[in-house]
Amino acid sequence: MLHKYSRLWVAGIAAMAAAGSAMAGKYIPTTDGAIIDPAAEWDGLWALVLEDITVMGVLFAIVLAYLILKYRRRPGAEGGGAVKLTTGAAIAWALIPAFIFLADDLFIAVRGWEVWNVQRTVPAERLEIKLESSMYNWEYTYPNGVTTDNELKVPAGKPVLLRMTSSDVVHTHYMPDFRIKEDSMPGRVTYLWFYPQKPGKHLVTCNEFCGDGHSRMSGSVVVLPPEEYAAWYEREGAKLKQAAAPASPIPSGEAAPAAPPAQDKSV
Ligand SMILES: [Cu+2]
Repeated sequence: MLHKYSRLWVAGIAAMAAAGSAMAGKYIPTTDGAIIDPAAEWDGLWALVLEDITVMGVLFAIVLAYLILKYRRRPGAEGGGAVKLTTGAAIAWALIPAFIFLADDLFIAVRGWEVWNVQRTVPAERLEIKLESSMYNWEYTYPNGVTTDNELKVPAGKPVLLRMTSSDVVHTHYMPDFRIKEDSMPGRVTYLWFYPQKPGKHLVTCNEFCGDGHSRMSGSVVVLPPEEYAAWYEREGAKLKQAAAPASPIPSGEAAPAAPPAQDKSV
């Protein structure tokens, strides 16, 4: 029996795949170098899912209401009876709604896959910051060596990549406003990126139960205007350099100690 309809199944699945990918193709992000914000993409996908289930729900409710009315109990026909359907009609009633649902699911899945790829593909032009998480602290290290605890400062208008690890247990760096979270774990480097575009302050919180202080493990992302960020970055970098400088610098006029002779590398 099944083999008789196998061609129908194959045709249905092919049509569903074609419809799903053709519809999803419309949403493929442009690759003209513009940075795509994954947060906006996720919001778009969420809106699409809501629209989608609304249309589907209304459509099926209409069919259901029609059938309920049409086959309601009437005087003289109290017992009811099975409606006679031809084999073709019975199959069509089973398969057409199933294909509509599956094509729609496939469309949403393809769209989700596209957004996922946007989220995992980091723009080349970015700011890289290291993150080491520990119970119950987030420590960020900037390219010039400056570190901050529980406050991630970033400039507006530039994608930020976090390279993350953990010194103890698994934590999850969750930034709800940027629609992103990713685990940080000991012995492994994971990453996430986000695209802060406007100055402002946003929550960072741990999203993996990591111990009894888990609920206190929160901080913030502070997005600064680019000039303000640059000034902070320079100032903190200079402070760090100063702190690292030797306590008693060589007075001017006095010869610096001679460098040790270069080693003979030929042996
Ligand atoms: Cu944690």
